[in-house]
Amino acid sequence: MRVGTTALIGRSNVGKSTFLNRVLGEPLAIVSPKPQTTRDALLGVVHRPDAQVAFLDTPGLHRPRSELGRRMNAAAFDAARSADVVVFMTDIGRPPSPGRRRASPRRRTPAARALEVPAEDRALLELLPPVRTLLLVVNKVDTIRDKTLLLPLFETYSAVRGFDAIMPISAKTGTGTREVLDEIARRLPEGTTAFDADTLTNRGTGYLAAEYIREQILLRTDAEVPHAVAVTIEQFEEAEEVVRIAATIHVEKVGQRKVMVGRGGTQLGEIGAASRRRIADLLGKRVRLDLFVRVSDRWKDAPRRLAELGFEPPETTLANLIPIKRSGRRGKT
Ligand SMILES: Nc1nc2c(ncn2[C@@H]2O[C@H](COP(=O)(O)OP(=O)(O)O)[C@@H](O)[C@H]2O)c(=O)[nH]1
Ligand SMILES: [Mg+2]
Repeated sequence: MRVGTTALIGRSNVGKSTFLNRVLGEPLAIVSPKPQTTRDALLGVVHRPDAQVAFLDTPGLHRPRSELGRRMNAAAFDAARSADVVVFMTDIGRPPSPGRRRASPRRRTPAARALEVPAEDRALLELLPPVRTLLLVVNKVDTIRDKTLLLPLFETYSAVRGFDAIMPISAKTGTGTREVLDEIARRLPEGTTAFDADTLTNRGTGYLAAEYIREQILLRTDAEVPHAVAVTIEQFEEAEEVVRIAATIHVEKVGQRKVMVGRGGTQLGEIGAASRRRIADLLGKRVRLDLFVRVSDRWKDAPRRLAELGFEPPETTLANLIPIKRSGRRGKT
């Protein structure tokens, strides 16, 4: 039996959380097109007959601009240092989005961009401390037709840092993800299982509920609003068939509250309805959800406010992970 930890690190938005959900076979982690969707490390345990892989999905690495940003980077590097395998994930350049930057003369073709190592990746690979096993996983290959472009890209990455393996995938379609899991399993130490067969993650249902609310906000609001948001759970009462949840959405400015609530409360209503469905699916119970929006000025820069809002110092070693079980209704994959 191969047993160990694998840290998923890389820039924001390259698809780390999508990959985790894919290998778990469950939409555990929140995913959105907005950068910095994942704020703290999330454990997801993959169980196979031959291996148990504890994945740590980490916040995207980036140049920190706030206390929250610094904590997010620290969480990712901590995870990498203590992991048996590090997956450095990147993507092959943004898929051309119609209407955006089309007129820009500096706009390159997707093919040309696919050949480049982004400056941020280069910087991060140089900052990354020595790790036991380092895999380069190049995601979103579904967005290029000409796969021969990948080979020179792999070579360019190899010149920046030595990788134990380089693998192309599409976390979205599933192409290559099985091979990555096999490669990881092969490289884990032999051992006895660290988790029960039904352990899915270390996060409690309250944490996940707050995250699923934040996910809907990220998916439904634009501009600066998503990054000004924190969600706290005020009430979480689980009965036999129904769970009653009251949550507060914290924003930084009055204007952001207006956007969040929407005309006649429609926006907030939609956020509530969609996150309620997602939480109900996780818990396998009916959910009654009440949402409130509060203006909490500059919460991102105040360490005490961060602690109050649930951003704890990174907990990324296996020793202090508290496993939670898969809920009964959800089948194993
Ligand atoms: N086309 C394409 N999009 C992807 C793929 N994987 C992830 N995405 C999208 O990329 C965005 C960021 O994904 P996410 O998993 O949140 O990235 P993270 O910040 O690295 O965790 C989301 O809109 C995903 O749907 C992929 O393989 N192909
Ligand atoms: Mg993520």
